[in-house]
Amino acid sequence: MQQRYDQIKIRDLEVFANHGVFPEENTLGQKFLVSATLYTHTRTAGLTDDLTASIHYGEVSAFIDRYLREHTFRLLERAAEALAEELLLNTPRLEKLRLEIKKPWAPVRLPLKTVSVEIERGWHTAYIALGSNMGDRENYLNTAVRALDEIRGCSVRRVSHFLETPPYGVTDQADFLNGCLELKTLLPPRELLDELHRIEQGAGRERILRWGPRTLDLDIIFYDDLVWEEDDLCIPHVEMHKRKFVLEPLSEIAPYKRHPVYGKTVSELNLEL
Ligand code: A4P
Ligand code: MG
Repeated sequence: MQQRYDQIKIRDLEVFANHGVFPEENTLGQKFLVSATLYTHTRTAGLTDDLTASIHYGEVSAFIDRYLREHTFRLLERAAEALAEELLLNTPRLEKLRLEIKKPWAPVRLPLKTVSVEIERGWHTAYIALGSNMGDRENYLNTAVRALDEIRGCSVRRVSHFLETPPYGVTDQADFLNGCLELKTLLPPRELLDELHRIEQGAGRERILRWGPRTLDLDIIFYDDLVWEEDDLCIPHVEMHKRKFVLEPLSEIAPYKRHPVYGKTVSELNLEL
């Protein structure tokens, strides 16, 4: 069973700001109403009565007010996206956020109570497999770990040891150095994949032969408990349960992580192989 989050709610915080598609809106300004549900764990604060163990809703309200007044966006979508990201990056213990921005005076020349945009954003946990069998393999892997950690909204939590493995699939090539890492990320799966491809390209990766030699290969193994199947992106990685070079390092950092389709833990899958 997954532990459920507790919620701290801010409802209809009034902010006078300048967001809108019309130039008049950007100069005259208007009223916005912001509601936020902050998903966190309040148990410790609930037992100790200690504010530092929770999220200070006064500080979050002040942050929202300041951020929306100091920036100008055309779209409510953009205002909500940018504000949600800032809140998640800057608020310790905030795991997930539901944010609604209402515009009661939207200039549509029709009577309406409010228009609004509501989004839900949060931190996710992804496991990434790293591999290299050309050039300075260790340097390629270490550079990839650093590059992932430097992406805005990504932070590398754990890195396995790197281990030397014989080539799988196309066996007529040099040995690999393989590892796995745990990533905390705000990026949705496809944006994460784009970042992996960018880092692979930065390492001079050329796609000549499937399963062929490479300076750097980065694969998404798990993304939370997501099951996703499209032509160019499958999560969990379709071959991971057959690969010692993935399961061995992964069982070092996530032995009890359960495969969302096969229902077995990483360490069970590793032992069975
Ligand atoms: N793709 C789909 N799902 C994913 C995912 N979960 N994560 C797509 C990452 N990419 C995913 O990959 C082809 C396409 O798969 C990507 O463009 C992406 O859209 P690629 O990296 O261009 O080509 P590839 O790596 O040659 O093919 P593939 O099937 O990804 O190979 P693998 O699975 O990466 O295997 N032996 C050892 N010992 N160690 C290794 O690391 N690696 C491989 C390559 C073969 N043998 C090995 C090792
Ligand atoms: Mg690959």
